[in-house]
Amino acid sequence: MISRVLAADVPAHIGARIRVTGWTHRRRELKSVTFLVLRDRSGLVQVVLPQPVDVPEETVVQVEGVVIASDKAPGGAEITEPVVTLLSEPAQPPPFDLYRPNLSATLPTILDNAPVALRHPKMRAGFSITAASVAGYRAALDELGFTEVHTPKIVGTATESGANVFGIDYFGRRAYLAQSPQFFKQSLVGVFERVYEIGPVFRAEPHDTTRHLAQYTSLDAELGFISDHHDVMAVLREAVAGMVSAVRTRAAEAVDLLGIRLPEVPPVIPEIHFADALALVGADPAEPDLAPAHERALSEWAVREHGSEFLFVIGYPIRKRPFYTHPDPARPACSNSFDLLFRGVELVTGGQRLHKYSDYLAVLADPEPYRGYLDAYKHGMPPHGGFALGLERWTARLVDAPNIRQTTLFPRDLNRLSP
Ligand code: AMO
Repeated sequence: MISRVLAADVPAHIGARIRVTGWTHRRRELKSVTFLVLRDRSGLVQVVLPQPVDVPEETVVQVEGVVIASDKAPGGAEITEPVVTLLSEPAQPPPFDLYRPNLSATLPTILDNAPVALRHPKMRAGFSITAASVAGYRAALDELGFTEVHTPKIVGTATESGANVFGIDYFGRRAYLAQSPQFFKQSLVGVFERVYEIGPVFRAEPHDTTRHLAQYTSLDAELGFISDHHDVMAVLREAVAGMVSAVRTRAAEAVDLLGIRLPEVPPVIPEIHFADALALVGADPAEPDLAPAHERALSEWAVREHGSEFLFVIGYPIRKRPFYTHPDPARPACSNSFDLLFRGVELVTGGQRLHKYSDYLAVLADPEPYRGYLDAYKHGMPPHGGFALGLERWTARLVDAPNIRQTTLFPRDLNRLSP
């Protein structure tokens, strides 16, 4: 059998007899000819058939034929004299036309039909951007001497707060789905000094919002031997720059197709203290956190004032941060923590952590549930800190998707457990 040629490579084979395989993206019957547009992972190629054929859209086919140049065909070439073999026939047509430039269906319809909706070139493009981003994150942190780790997602203790955790039955014992690899990544600083993890985390989010999922992908990192949170912020800057650059190089076609404007990552991302941020947006100075509207206003300010689509907010009140957060030694009511805002939303949370055993005993009312975690600190831990970036939020902001579900393959939320 002649070897398979990808659709995008067909124009390089003019005059040759080749074999392509894929899905019929579109079938157009004219009086004397039928055009089949075939779709594979690389793109589209047109096949010209002398007579009508019964090949509905989304049929999986193999086509052997001769490549000729054609101005009117996508890519400037098409396949003639075809022998079409049906590899798999669809049981029913898709609920929307995949060949139209935009998928015209409501979000619930798209999500209900995700396995087929994801085949739309623009849907797929969004997820190639996600894949390129992950590759860029990995490359940037590998370059900085980080070790990739994989930690348990079934855990005995909640990390972020007890409230939004999913409980499960674990051989008759109470267990939880991990809300974050927080405790593990900190412990592993004691082993590798620098670690990162790319994996699922679970949040029992009772709110139906456009930026919260019950399961999302967390890009975590943790590093030892820092002076304070600014060292962590500098690493995060490199990770984000690596992500943008990988999207530019590895997902260039997707960027083009979606018309994406990639952000510039400034050499030093501007920062603002939480107290100043509240004042800037005219919020009550006693507010413990920033509201979504404040985050949007701060992002706009950063663009105006610093020409940056990224902004660090530092120094959040320590009482609103998790117990492992390190206070600001100069202002103990504030923390050495930060959020990174990007295009109006919180994309990353991070900070410096407590690293002394005695400090943990002082902040934990009942250390018992944390016994396994605290072992690391009994045996010497360096000053350290880290961060976590929400992957689906990142892509949503890059592609300007109003709802995080649009950049999640198979979203899990309050109402959705399938597909
Ligand atoms: P935090 O809980 O702020 O911090 O989460 C970090 C980042 O994860 C994303 N995110 C979400 N994305 C989708 N759906 C959700 N329900 C959701 N919740 C959070 C956001 C957020 O900025 N352990 C700390 C991180 C650290 O300090 O290292 C943590 O998990 O983009």
